[in-house]
Order: sequence, then C-alpha cells, then structure tokens
Amino acid sequence: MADKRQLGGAVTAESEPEAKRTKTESENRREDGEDFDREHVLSGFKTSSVLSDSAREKSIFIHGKVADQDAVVILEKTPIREDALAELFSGSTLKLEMRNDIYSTYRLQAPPHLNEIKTTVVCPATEKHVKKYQRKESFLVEETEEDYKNITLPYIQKQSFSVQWVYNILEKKAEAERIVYEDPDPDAGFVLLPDFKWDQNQVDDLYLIAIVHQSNIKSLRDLTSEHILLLQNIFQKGKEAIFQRYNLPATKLRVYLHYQPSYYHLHVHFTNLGYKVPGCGVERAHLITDVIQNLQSDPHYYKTRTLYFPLTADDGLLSKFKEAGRL
Ligand code: M7G
Repeated sequence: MADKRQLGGAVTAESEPEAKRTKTESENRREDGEDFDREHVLSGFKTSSVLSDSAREKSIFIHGKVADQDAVVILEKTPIREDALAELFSGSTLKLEMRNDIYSTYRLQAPPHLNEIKTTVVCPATEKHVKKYQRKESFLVEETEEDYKNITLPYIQKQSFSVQWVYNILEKKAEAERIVYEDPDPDAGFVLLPDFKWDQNQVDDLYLIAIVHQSNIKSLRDLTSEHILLLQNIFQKGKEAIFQRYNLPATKLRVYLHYQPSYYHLHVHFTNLGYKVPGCGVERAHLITDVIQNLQSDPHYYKTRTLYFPLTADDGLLSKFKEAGRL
C-alpha cells in the first residue's frame, strides 16, 4: 500500500539522498543525546487544564505555563510505520495481559525511538489559541456579501491571529530548511512546505501548505478571476513538487482552501486523500479545482456568493453575527 510507506522509502531516486540525510541527522542527534536534554522547554511545564483530548486520535491539547508564560502544548502519538515493524517485534518486550483459547492480549513496550510523541508548543499562547484548541459546540453560519462587509471584515481586521509566522517563512527567517518548493514570482509565486501538523515520518498523513507571496489576499473572499493564474500555478507546481519529493500522485491529494481560515494570508492545504484530517469537511474546505472553475464562470463568485462555515460557541465572530441578528 503506497500510503503506508515510510517517507524515506517513498521518495523518488532524485530526492532519496535528502531523505537519507534527514534520517541520519536525527539518528546522530539521538546518539549525542541532544534530543534527550532534560532541561528542555517543557521540563518546567505546569498544566492548568486539558483543553481537549481524544482516545481515538491519541492526542491531548493542554493549556499551561512555561516560565510564567501561557502555553498550549499538543501531544499526539504518531502512526505505526510499516518499515519499523521488524524492529518493533524484535526489539520490544511483551507483557501478557490475558490468554483465552486462540486469543491473547499483551502490553508491548517498544524501544523509545519507536515510541515517540509528536509535540507542538505554542508559547506565548494568546487567549485565541487557547480557545482554538478547546473542545466546543459548533454552529453553521450563513454569510452574505453584505454580512462579510458589515460583520466579518471589520471583525477580522481587529481580531485575527498574527501572521508573523507566515512572513518569517516567506522571508526565510524560519523553517527555511523545510521548504519543499518555492516559486519566487511576486504575483504567481508561493512557498510550499510541511504544515506543522505533519511530523513528516510517513506519507499516510502528508500535510503541506502553500503560502502565497502576495500579501494582500486575506482569504477565499478576496479571490477574483485575477487570481486564477495564481491558483493554477499553486495547484500545478504544488502537485509536481509533492510527486517529486514524496512520490504521491495528484490523484492521492486533497487540495483545498479553508473558509474561514485561522490565518488571513492566502494559503492552500495539500493533504493525503486517505487521511481524514480535521477541517477537510464540506462545511469548511473548498477544493482548489472548484474555486478555479467558479472564478472562471463568474469573476466575482467569491465576492458575491453567500458562504457557509462553522463557528464555535466561543468564537467572537459568532457573537458579532448574533448581535447583528443573523443567527
Ligand atoms: P488555516 O486554514 O488558516 O487554519 O490553516 P487552521 O489552523 O484552523 O486549519 C493554517 C495552517 O497553517 C494550518 O494547517 C496550521 O497547522 C498551519 N500552521 C500554523 N502555524 C502557526 C504554522 C507554522 O508556524 N508553521 C507551519 N509550517 N505551519 C503552520
């Protein structure tokens, strides 16, 4: 199964040396102990509350403090990789829990490097980050052209998340070594890199984002027929770059934009079709192919259409829709 392959095994001949280098570097780090530094950023982490958790997703979102600063920490167990199975079976200890006829269950204790937890830290975290990761009820909102002008736009101009991390990527001040592909053209160009939700260990949960160089496009709502070339360029070159690097063909990709996004600087999500990632549902994800076609048939499609999207109970934008009597 193509999707089960470990990243190193899935790359093309051209990109294989890079994948090997990545693996060797991480092994070296393990050998010299750098990865296991006990004085790490989370060693003094104090938990305030669990924002949400999921036994099924094997993840937990925690709010707490790192040296008096608010922080959100996300812990996620990573998928079991097919290429690690041999080592997992030979190098682990097994504790029998129960045996009955042909059935037996065990607790398997794997070697530490096969039992890692992907960890994301947001610090200092704003109140908006804390809310973003809290489990909460959602409501579907109907946003007309007028609603966007009168309610949403003024709200996002005041409230939206800082996009400094986006500028850092575009200016190569952060994550420069993670860039998979760049088209530097100021109008049609973009940077393609792994989303920070993806640990890059296996293609099953592949997740990249393409961030456009143009800085004046907030979201889907700003797109007109003028942006068709930009979108086609992202779609075409993004697909090619992903095939080159990860050997995943376009037929295995879900390429889409979020409305509403969390960050109002235009970006496109590239995820593995076989991976049911949160936010890929019809209420929030708009396939780039549909977006292009809609703009081809009506240059102002996204300026004028009524758009629907979910907002959570504690979202300030939901309160604005309520205050305006639109909910
Ligand atoms: P979105 O549609 O604005 O919001 O997507 P969402 O987070 O609700 O999906 C922004 C995307 O950028 C998300 O998939 C994030 O995981 C990703 N992302 C956010 N930050 C702060 C970073 C970052 O610093 N680096 C990278 N590589 N990805 C990020």
